[in-house]
Amino acid sequence: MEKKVYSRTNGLLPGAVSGFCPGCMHGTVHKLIGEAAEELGQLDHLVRVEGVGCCGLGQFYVSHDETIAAHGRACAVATGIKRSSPESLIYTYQGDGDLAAIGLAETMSAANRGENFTVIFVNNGIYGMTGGQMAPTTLLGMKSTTSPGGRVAEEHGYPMHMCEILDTLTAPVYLERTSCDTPQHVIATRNAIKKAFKYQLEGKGFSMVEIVTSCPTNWGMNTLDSLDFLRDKMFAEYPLGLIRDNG
Ligand SMILES: Cc1ncc(C[n+]2csc(CCOP(=O)(O)OP(=O)(O)O)c2C)c(N)n1
Repeated sequence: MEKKVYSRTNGLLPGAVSGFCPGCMHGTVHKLIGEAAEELGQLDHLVRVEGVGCCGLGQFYVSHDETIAAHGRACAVATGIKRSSPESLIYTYQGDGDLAAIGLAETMSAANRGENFTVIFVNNGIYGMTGGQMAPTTLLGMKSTTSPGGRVAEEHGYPMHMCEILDTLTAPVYLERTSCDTPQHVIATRNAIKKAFKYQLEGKGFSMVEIVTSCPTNWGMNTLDSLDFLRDKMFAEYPLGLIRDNG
């Protein structure tokens, strides 16, 4: 007898084909969000607030309710939606430019208030959609279109560690950093998203899953080299693992 072992999540539109670049991990993360919400039986309540950038392209692939916030303002918009519609399962989906640069104040304030929603933070170390400008998370020495000689601490400051920064606040309930470069890390990411959603359903407050990913197009690398860079350089600056679990 045939046994079904896998099916596409209903959290994605049927037949939608991802337009993300080869080697980009946004598509995988979208799938995992759908799977986590589906496993919790919450797809009907799932609402996405997406940032501006490649992170905003998910609007073409997800089957649940969603809105796009002005650049950086996703946590403010999510606050309004969650407070007015507490039965919804809300997540923001943001890149590092969106969350850690233009949206830093909104991120910090929502986390500090312990707003009861989930942040999915895709950290690829660069502004993706606009062509590879330096982000707060760009590594020292890393070339970008606005730091063509490589990021220099004296001129551009140091890489910002958003999980650790939010860990200085009292309110956040759950902070974890994961990736999607191996099957094990993909499973860890799905489990982290599911845990964050579960805590939200239990009313426990603010959570963030930071997913450290590659951007071969704007890193100027092929997909295999970008995986080496991710593991050797990005994970060294942004160690994967649990930062806080107060659930
Ligand atoms: C107020 C405002 N400023 C600037 C822009 C231009 N802009 C669009 S996407 C983007 C960068 C997005 O980078 P990131 O948040 O890292 O997301 P990614 O594309 O890497 O997913 C910028 C600066 C904008 N849309 N709105």
